[in-house]
Amino acid sequence: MINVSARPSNFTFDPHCTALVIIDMQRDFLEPGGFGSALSNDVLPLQAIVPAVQRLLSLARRYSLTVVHTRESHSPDLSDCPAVKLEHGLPGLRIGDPGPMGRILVRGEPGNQLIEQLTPLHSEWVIDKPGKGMFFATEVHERLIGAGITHLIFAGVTTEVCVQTSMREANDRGYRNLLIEDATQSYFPDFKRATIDMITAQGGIVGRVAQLAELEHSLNTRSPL
Ligand code: TIU
Repeated sequence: MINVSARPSNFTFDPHCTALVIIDMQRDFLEPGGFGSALSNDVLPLQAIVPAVQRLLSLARRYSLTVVHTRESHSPDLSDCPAVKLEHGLPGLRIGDPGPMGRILVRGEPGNQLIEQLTPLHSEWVIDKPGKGMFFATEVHERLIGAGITHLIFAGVTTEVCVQTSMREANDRGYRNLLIEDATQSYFPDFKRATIDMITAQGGIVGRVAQLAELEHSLNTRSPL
């Protein structure tokens, strides 16, 4: 077992029963011209976490954790996109509209690809999700159960939207969650801070939070319980 120093209390996990979940590190959110900038956000601050997520991914690969990459995406006919989501954003810059990286947030388009620095290995899972949460309208819960996964380590974007929603969904399904603070980012620094505060308040209401260095230290020294 691995014991990580975390807030509000330590996170203990067996690497065989743990998955790293990297939420939506796709061009749509990190590069200009995608869904993130269509929603009037400055996307460049999100790129600051790429080196940390790369380190985290390398760590997970070294210790043979299951790795799950998610992408927020919709089918080309948009049949999995509810009207309320289609109406979101400025006209001409909505889901399915053409942009510099292809149709915005549509599966298979260049903008929908995970960023090159985080290219998945063939053995890793890539989950396309039409919602903010990773469990809505996907088969990831059944796959995680099948793989014997009980603990999830989260990273990715954005902290208060898809990451937090996925952590809440995971908590309701009985997973034990850890968020890596320096491997997640928001377009709004205050929202990231508030989300970390929400997660760690009330005894860790939907999980725990640690720095990447704390996870690295625990895995590299394999500190005993
Ligand atoms: N807008 C925003 O902050 N996020 C999203 O729309 N999706 C994700 O968080 N992936």
